Amino acid sequence: MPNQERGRMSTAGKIIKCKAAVLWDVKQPFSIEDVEVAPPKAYEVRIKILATGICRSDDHVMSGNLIAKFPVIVGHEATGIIESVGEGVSKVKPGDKVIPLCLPQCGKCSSCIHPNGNLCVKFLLSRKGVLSDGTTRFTCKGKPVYHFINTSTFTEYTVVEEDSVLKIDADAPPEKICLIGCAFSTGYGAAIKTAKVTPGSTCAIFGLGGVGLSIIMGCKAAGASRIIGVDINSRKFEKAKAVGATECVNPKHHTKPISEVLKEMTGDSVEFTFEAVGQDETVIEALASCHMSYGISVVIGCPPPSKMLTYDPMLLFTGRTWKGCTFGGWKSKDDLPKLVSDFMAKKFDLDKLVTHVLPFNKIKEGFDLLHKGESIRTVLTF
Ligand code: CND
Ligand code: ZN
Ligand code: ZN
Repeated sequence: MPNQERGRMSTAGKIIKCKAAVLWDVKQPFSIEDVEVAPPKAYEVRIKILATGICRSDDHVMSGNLIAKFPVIVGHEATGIIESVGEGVSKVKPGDKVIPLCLPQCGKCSSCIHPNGNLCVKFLLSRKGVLSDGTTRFTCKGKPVYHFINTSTFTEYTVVEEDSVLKIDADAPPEKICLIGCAFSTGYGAAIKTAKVTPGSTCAIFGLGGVGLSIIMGCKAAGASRIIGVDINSRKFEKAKAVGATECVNPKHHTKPISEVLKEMTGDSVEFTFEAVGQDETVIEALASCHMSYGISVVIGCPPPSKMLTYDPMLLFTGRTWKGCTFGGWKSKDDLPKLVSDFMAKKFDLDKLVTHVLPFNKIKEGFDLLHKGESIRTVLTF
């Protein structure tokens, strides 16, 4: 029996003790802890994480902008290897390389059944921080530690449901393909699938992080001729241009609202706008920035909790379309295999999105880079 096979069998069915980055409470730093990861129950799989990206949504949990149950293990953009599987699991087996899916596809709920739906009911259930049976597989210092959006990847091992895992090619590079688990799919899908950007169109993208740059890649692939990046951090412009932005604007360098600036720059012809920041003001500015009659504006940034927006309904009355999407609008299990195979066939590359690769124990450094606005994506490796 090969060593690798024997190693897997030696842990199957047993509790695994490993390192994980635990958030004990809101606004507290990550604490690298020894945690216990229980074996997968029926229709669940246990995954050894190989690489995981740092997304702003993880930071939103830490800052309290995204509600989660504490203590929690966040992280949702990863590549891993199946270590063991629970009873009834048929689609993956130990040794398979996988991407955990923050957006599951149960195949049975109203969103999964409808051709245009993608927000599976299992995603909403995951807000409670537990798996389908109502319990968690993580324990630390004798206390349960909660799951985060069906993934929890800032740990050496995690447990997810079979509906929340996608098998990928064995030779896919873990520290790149993990971005298909969030940033790339979210942004690229917002442009291609949700907005349905058209050839020759003009697009504006608010927020040039990993998600915003992936939107730019989608706009470019769809044949947009002008792609305008908008960010208050001008250091993001070079990266945005490297993936396809034709020009960039810093709202801090203008006294007028950015919607006015964009109108002047384009002769009032921005067809598609995207909000990839997660702030009220930019959501409204992005809406106002698209053409009053035929413009389409897509909300992708994660809005602050329990906040209501005030906007002039005339913005919509004139004909604009206002949309939002999670995970780009893709049905995760149906649509991601094509993104994976296109990546493997080198139809797009993810190199420019990954600005930093750090060992897992430097997770705090990774978040510092995000806070300082220096990184696009930092990928942690194990
Ligand atoms: P990241 O923080 O890397 O990028 C956000 C960018 O916005 C940064 O470059 C900021 O400088 C910029 N910014 C901040 N304020 C402004 C402003 N007023 N005007 C213009 N630009 C500004 O974040 P990310 O790319 O990882 O994620 C972006 C958002 O998308 C964030 O809110 C995240 O939670 C959300 C998201 C949504 C989904 C989904 O499925 N809809 C999936 N993942 C992430
Ligand atoms: Zn479903
Ligand atoms: Zn994310």
